[in-house]
Formats: sequence, structure tokens, C-alpha cells
Amino acid sequence: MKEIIFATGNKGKLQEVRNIFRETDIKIFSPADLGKMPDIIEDADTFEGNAWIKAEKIYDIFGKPVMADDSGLAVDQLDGRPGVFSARYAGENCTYEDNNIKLIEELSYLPEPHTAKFVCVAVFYNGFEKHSARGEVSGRIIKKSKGEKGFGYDPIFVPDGYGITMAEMELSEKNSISHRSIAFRKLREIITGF
Ligand code: ITT
Repeated sequence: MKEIIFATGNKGKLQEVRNIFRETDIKIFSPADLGKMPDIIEDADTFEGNAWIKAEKIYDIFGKPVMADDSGLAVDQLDGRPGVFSARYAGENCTYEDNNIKLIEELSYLPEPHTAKFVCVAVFYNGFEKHSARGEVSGRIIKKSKGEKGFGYDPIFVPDGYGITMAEMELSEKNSISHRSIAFRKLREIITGF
């Protein structure tokens, strides 16, 4: 069984990515499984740049093959914001709910529909090979949170072609369409051929 560290401190992401690799011969560890996720300053201005910052930092610490992702929500009426600031949109140490409230308030002054997309760039690094893959899913932001599953902006995001939010979906359903699953399935194919 091969081992890859997924450089994240986000339990929702970890669960999704473990699910995507469950039928491979790869076991996914998190930095927390091996000690602790260090604080990493994600100060690049692109998703790809931030994903490489996380992957290289965790590779330097553990010296094992690493995957990382950076992801977020880009709202058309806000010129792509919150974008790379998605995790801390309402300020440092804010909750997911704080971010959702801030976004709904900002959009309340603008006409519907509030079209948006989730973006994920996933990367792999083992000291000599570097791979990256991108995934996107389009949808719209709604005014009121719905659903308890998922994380982040899932309760206010309705994917195109659906009448429910991503937080109302089972994990398997989210993983069949999400930005993260598109990016990590591409990466899985590059790494494992499957
Ligand atoms: P790590 O950096 O430790 O991986 P993080 O939560 O800080 O965890 P990001 O820097 O990639 O992750 O920030 C992504 C933010 O974008 C995340 O905190 C959510 O607010 C949002 N986001 C990303 N993917 C999402 C998803 O599938 N569903 C809902 N919100 C998502």
C-alpha cells in the first residue's frame, strides 16, 4: 500500500479526498495523523500558487509524497470574490457561518441570480515529480442556508441542474459533481493510471 499525505487541516476536504482514493492502493494520511498541521501562510494570489505553498511545506517537513489543494468560491457579480480569500472572507478566525452571512448580505443589494462557481486546484509532489489538476462546478448562491452536510459555502450553493444545496447532498452525490472531485480524479488518474 502506497502512502500520500494530504496537506490539509480541513476535515471536510480530508473525508472527500479519502473517499475518492478509497478503491486505489493508496492510503491517505493527514498531517494531523502524523503529528500536527503546521500553520501555513497562503499568500499567493492564485489557487494553484497556494496549493504549491502547502504541498512544498508539508513535503519539507515529512519527506513523503504529498497532495494539497486550494479551493474557493468565485461569485460573478463580485468579480470572482471571495476567491483565494474564501476561508477567511469575514476575517481571520471567522466561522463558515460568518462567511455565509457576509456573502448573503453583500449579494442582497444585487439582482438574482447570483451565479458563482467553486474552483479547486489539486497538486501532487514527491520530491521530483510535480502534477496539478483543476476542477470547477457552476451554480448559484441562495439567500438562506439549507442543509447540514458538507462544509464552508455548501449550504448556500445550488449547483446547476439541481434544486438542492451541496449541504443537502450525501457525500457520494457531492463527490459525483464537485470541483474537488473533478480535480482529484484527474490527479488520481495521473498518479495511479485509474
Ligand atoms: P486547508 O488550507 O488546510 O486545506 P482550508 O479550509 O483553509 O483548509 P482553503 O485554503 O482551500 O482550505 O480554503 C477553501 C475555503 O473555500 C474553505 O474554507 C471554504 O470556505 C471554501 N470551500 C472550498 N471548497 C469548498 C466546498 O467543497 N464546499 C464549500 N466550501 C468550500
